[in-house]
Amino acid sequence: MKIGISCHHTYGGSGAVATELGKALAERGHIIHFINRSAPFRLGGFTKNIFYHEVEAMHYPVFECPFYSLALATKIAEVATYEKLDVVHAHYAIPHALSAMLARQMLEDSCSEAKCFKLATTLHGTDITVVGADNSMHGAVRLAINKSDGVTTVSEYLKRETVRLFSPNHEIEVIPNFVDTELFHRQSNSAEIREQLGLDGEKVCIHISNFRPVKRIRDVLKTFYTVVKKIPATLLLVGDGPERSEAEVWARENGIERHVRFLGKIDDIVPLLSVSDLMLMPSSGESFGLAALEAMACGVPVIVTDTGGFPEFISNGRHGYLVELGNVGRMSEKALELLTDTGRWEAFSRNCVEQARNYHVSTLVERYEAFYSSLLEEKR
Ligand code: GMT
Repeated sequence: MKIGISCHHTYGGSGAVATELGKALAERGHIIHFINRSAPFRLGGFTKNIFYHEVEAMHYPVFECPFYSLALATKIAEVATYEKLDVVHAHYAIPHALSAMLARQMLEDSCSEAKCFKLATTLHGTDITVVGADNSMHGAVRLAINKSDGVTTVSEYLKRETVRLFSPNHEIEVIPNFVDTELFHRQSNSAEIREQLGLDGEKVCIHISNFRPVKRIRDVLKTFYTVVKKIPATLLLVGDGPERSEAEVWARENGIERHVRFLGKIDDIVPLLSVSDLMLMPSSGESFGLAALEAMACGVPVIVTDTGGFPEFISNGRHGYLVELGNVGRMSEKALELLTDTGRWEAFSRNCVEQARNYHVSTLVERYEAFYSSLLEEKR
């Protein structure tokens, strides 16, 4: 198949999923065209069967800001025509699904319904729960969903939220997120990595996110505060975003700055996960929580909130702990329990690796292939 993919290129789960999916599809012989504002952060160098088209929005003094969504629609229409795309897969409703829908309208005159690309949309999370829930965007997101030929969500939770908020006019398929366990596994050179990071024998907690309010960085720090008061430990904070400065101030004001490493945006997180003992992800609502699955693949147990999509792939007392939102006391208690009980940690770590294999990219990429085929079937 010839598949166009449009996604957010910035650090974040939806861009990671879209890019890894494109790479996996390309490996299976499909021709993939990424149509984006910038190359997605996990794309890497040249890969067979993958092409990248950059969208440049016109800067014109009359416009207060460039109309990226329109430029994207125009580019999708152009690529779809020249490359004869079968499917355009939009990741995140806004603007990708909406722009792809517009691209199809642009092509209405030149291609018959039978020839035009099918629009597949994957909803990832805040496109529904935050952006879509906002009155200013609700109608646009609903249109994007209803005008797609097929819609998937990354969890049952997100499907329920989508149905609740939008009552879509067609079925939604759940295709959960995935991980490439050949890439995401615990590296054996942990001593070397620990040395590079200046770690001694202490326990290592990790949090990876885009530091937005939904991630509740303050809960990460508060949980870690109790941990480090009891046992030697370091907290690795990976990523960047609006809440980072405040988090740095909090760590200093509470005297734990020596134990907290703000590492910023890092592309290859496997070495960091390979020296980690515990991931903390106390989000207020995660449609899936890809970072937790990637941590599990590297044998890192997780402490997460019992909200959103987490309970769909994380079992309490098996892969880590599911704790009620905001209960930092319980999170610290469970973190200490796990970090100080080697036998339990090892069992959890093994369970995590095993569970991650159930979400292997090869299985889920087949689900996407079947999904595209079903859309293409419809037009025959
Ligand atoms: O919706 C977002 O916050 C953006 C998106 C992203 O690009 O990081 O994250 C969502 O998509 C990921 C991939 O499907 C999921 O793993 C995240 O749970 C989800 N984020 C939220 O629901 C907050």
